[in-house]
Formats: sequence, structure tokens, C-alpha cells
Amino acid sequence: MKTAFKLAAIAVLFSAGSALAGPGGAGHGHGDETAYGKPGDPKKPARIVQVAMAEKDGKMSFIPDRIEVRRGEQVRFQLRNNGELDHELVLATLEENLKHAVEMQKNPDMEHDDPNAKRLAPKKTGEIVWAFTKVGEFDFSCLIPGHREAGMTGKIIVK
Ligand SMILES: [Cu+2]
Repeated sequence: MKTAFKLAAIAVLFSAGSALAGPGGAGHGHGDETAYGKPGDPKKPARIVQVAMAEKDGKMSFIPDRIEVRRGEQVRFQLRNNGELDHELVLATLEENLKHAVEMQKNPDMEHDDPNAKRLAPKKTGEIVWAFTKVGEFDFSCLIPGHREAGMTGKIIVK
């Protein structure tokens, strides 16, 4: 009974994600609040954190791969893809990102246009503005198949 319910919830989550309802479309019923915070307000002050996407000797990484944030802080991630391949940064709980990675294996061309994710072509830059409203340890990863496995993952610690 419990398992069936859980599976149904996951199915809803995935359909909401692929239908791309945009902010507020995740169906949580309280705006865009997630377990790891909510989309930031670009008009409000934010701490700037620069994150580079890199490839070296067969490894892929985010630099830095560990970011500490205070609860309530809004962060403007300034992303730059320094590699030769497309990369993305998807911010979520570790559990969500691992599930999402499985989906990406099935649909490698799945594009993200959500407030918690950004995909960049080589040498391009982009931004994610996110408000960390909850304490915890969260994940950011590149979910393009093979990239997380090659090292493209990091941690955000909200205190
Ligand atoms: Cu990547």
C-alpha cells in the first residue's frame, strides 16, 4: 500500500518535470518551495558564487565542489563551462538527482529549463539564482549520462 502510493507520487513528479509547467508547476501546493529551497528573486541581493565546469584527463568536475551557505541566504551561481562538451548544473536533493540521473539515462536529450538547473554549451556562461531556505546537505550534479560518474558532482551545505 505504502509502496504503491510512493510510486504514484514519483510518477507525478516525473510527469510534472517533463511537462515543464515552470515555476510553481511542481505541484507542491506552496509556490516553488522545495526541500532544498526555492527559486531566487533576481531583484533581491544575492551572494555571488562562481562555479566552473571543467574536464581534465578524462575527469569532469565542478570547481568548487563544496559550497557552504547560511540558511536564508540567496545565491547567484555564475556558471561557466570551460570544457569541450555540454554540461549542466542541476541543484536538488541527492535523492532527487539520483532518480533524475536514471531518467536521463533513458532520455539523454532531456533538456532542463527549470529554475534549479542550467545547461551550457562549451565556453558559455549562465546563472541560477536560488534561495536556500532550509538547512541541510544538498547535491548539485551534471546529469548528462556519464558525467556525474566522471566526477561532476558537488555538495551544498546549508547551515
Ligand atoms: Cu557534464
